[in-house]
Amino acid sequence: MSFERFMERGRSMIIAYDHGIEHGPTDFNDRSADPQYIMDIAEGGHFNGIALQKGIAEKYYDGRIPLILKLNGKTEMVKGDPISRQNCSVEYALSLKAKAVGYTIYPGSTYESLMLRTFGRIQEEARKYDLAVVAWIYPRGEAVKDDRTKEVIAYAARIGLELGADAVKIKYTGNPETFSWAVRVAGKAKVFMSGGPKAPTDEAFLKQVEGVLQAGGTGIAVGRNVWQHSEPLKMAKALRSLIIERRGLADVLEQLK
Ligand code: FBP
Repeated sequence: MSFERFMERGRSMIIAYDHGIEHGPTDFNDRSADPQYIMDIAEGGHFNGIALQKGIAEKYYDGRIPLILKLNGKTEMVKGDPISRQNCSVEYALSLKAKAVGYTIYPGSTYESLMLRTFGRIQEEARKYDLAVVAWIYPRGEAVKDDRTKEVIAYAARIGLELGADAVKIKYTGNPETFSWAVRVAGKAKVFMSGGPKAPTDEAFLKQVEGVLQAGGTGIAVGRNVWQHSEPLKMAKALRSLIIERRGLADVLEQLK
């Protein structure tokens, strides 16, 4: 199966850097504004994949890490129920040497049907080229009162399975007990935690990752908690120890000191 390229010993850690469109440069400092800085972290930190928009991939991607090319994106400037429309084709992703395509769906938005329809089409196109399909699934919009409950996150995970995603990137519910239901209903779709804003401490972030793994999740697909870190390679090493090498959290925290 095409997603195997992103897996290592049954787990995976992916670095995301599409924030320049989703949030704008407000997420960056002088170092992280440079896409080359993130490419070097991805390689030096031995990530299993990197998620980029096409403009960054065209100018900076050098093939060192398997690429997930995002096919849609939106800015934060427009308020109201979100819609993220396709801005890149599956064929173009292939020409940029992507090994997977990524697509964000906002279930609960008034516009969800448009995103579901487009996802259906790109999923079928991706299959023709043996490209894996990763779904960012973030329940959002007027109808979604709380986007982190057990049921809402599990719903997000299941939508990915139903639509034919190889992997789903979802928010963490906050504890392994509730997150394990999302993993359960995702079936054979791999479940990745989306990181969120940088956690106050390394321990707080690694505890979330530990919870995802305890729940049976495959790993993480995160950005800010890595490249906003003062020492990203140190954080990457800790993540590798926890996720891929399956070392205990106490051990990993000791190593981080
Ligand atoms: P983080 O780990 O930095 O949260 O990145 C994960 C991600 O899904 C990015 O790929 C994306 O740019 C961002 O979060 C979108 O975040 P949101 O829509 O929740 O503000």
